[in-house]
Amino acid sequence: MSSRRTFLRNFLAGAGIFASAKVLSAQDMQLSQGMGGTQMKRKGQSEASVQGHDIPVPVQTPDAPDLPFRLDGNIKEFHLIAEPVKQEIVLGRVVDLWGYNGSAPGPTIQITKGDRVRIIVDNHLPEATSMHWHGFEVPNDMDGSPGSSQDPIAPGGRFVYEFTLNQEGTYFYHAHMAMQEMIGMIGAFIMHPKEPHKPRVDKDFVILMQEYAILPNISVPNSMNMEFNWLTFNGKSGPATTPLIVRHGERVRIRLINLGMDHHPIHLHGHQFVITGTEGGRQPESTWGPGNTVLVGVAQSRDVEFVANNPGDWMLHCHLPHHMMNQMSSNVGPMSRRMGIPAGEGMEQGMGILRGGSPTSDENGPSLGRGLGVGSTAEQAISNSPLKAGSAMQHQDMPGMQMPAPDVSKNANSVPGFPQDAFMEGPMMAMDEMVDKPENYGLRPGWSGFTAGMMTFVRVLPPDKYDHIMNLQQKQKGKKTDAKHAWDGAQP
Ligand SMILES: [Cu+2]
Repeated sequence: MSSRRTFLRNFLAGAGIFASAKVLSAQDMQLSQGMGGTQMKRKGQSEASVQGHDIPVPVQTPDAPDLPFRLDGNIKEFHLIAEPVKQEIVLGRVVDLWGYNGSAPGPTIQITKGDRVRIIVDNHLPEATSMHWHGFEVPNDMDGSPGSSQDPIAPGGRFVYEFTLNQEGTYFYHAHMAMQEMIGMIGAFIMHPKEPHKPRVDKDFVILMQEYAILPNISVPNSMNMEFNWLTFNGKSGPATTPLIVRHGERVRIRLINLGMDHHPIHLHGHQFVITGTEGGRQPESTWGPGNTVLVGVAQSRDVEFVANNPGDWMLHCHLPHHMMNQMSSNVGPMSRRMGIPAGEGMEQGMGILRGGSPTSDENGPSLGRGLGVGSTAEQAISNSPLKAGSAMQHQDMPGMQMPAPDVSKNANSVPGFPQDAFMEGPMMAMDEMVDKPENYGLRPGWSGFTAGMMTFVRVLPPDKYDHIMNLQQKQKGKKTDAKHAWDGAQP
C-alpha cells in the first residue's frame, strides 16, 4: 500500500474513533479533503499522480505522528494537549520532555490553503502555557502571544483558536514560553496549496530539529544549559531516526524546521537540491540554485527539493560535527590519555568540577567546556577512553550490539590527538539489530555504529527493494496500536 493511502487510512482511523453525528463517513472525508481516496492507483503510476485529481501528496513525518481532525460543518477541528511526555530518543534513553499528545515534537497538522480551522488547546502541564502559530497571518487575538494577545492558558485550562488560513508552506506551532520551547514544545503545521506546486513531488517529508542538554543518569533536560549533548530529528537521535524511503527517480521534498538554540547546516549526500521554500512560504523558481547544504536558522524552515536519481543509502545530516554525536563525550586532548574521574565520587569530583588551579591551566584547560559527556558519568572508572586496546571488547556480550575487533594502530597512545573517533580504543559500536525496523532493511551491516545525533538516510531504492520495504511497513503497522494519545473526541 502506498504511503499516501497508509496516511489516509491512519488519518481516517484516528478521526473515526468517536461516533459523533458530526463525523463524516470515511468516503466523505476523503473527498472533502480532496485527496482522491476513492480513485484507484493505476499500476506503474507515480504515487502522487492519482488519475483525475491533481492534489498535493500528504507529508510524512518519520517518527512523529499526524494529528487527525474532525469536521464541524466546514471547520476542521484539531485537538492539541500540552503535556509531559516520555520520549525514547535512542534505544534505552527515555527522557522526560514536554510536548503535545504524547509526543515531542507534537503531531504534524496538515491543512489546505483556504481552510477554516479550529484548534482546541488543553493545558495538562503543571504551569501556564501559550500556543503560538509561527508565521500565521491570523487576527492578533489568535496569535498566542502570552500577555500581549491573550492570557496564558492556566494549568488545566483550555483555549480555542479559530481562524481561516490563506497561506501555503512549511509552518509550525510552538509554546511561546522560552523554556517550554527548549523542552520539546513544537510541532509542524503544513499548509498545502490547493493544486500541487510544479514540478510536483512524489514524496514530501518533514524533519523537525531539536536539541537537549541532559546530564548522564538524569532524564530531565536542563533547558538553561547552552551546550547540548542530544540532537534530534523528529524526536530521535541516530541510529534511532527512521530513514526517508524513496523510489529511484522520484521527486522529493524535505521540509526542515528548526527551533532551538543553534542553527543547523543540513547536508544531503549524493544529490544537489534546490531551496524552494522558507518559513514564509514558497520561493519563486527564479531564486532556485543548486546546493547540497542548507542552513536552517533558529525559528526558520527550509524546503528543499531534488530528483532522487542516484540509487543508494545517502546520509542526510546536520554538518556541525558536535551535532552528529550522542551523549557528546570529551574524548579529545591530553585529558583523555591519563587517569580521569573515579567512579562513586561525590558531585564535585564526579561531575568534573575543578578542584584546584586555573581553568585555563595546562592541567585543566583541555577538558573545559565538555562537562556533559561520557566523561562525567560515574559508570566509567575513568574519564574518557583510556582503556587498553586489549579490553576493548567489554560490550561484546550485550545483546544486539556488535563490537568489532580493535582497529587502532599499536602506537595509537603516543600519537597526539588520539583518540578522536575511536571509541573505547576500537571501532564504533554497532547496534543494527537493536534499531531494526522496516525502513532499515538492507542497510550495510554495521551502519548504526556510525549514525548518531542529527543523522538519517535518504534511501533511494530500486523498485523491488522499495516495494519490499513498503510491504514490511504494512505488516508492522498491522500490529501496532498507537491510538493511545490520538484525539479521542473528549469534551470538557
Ligand atoms: Cu546542527
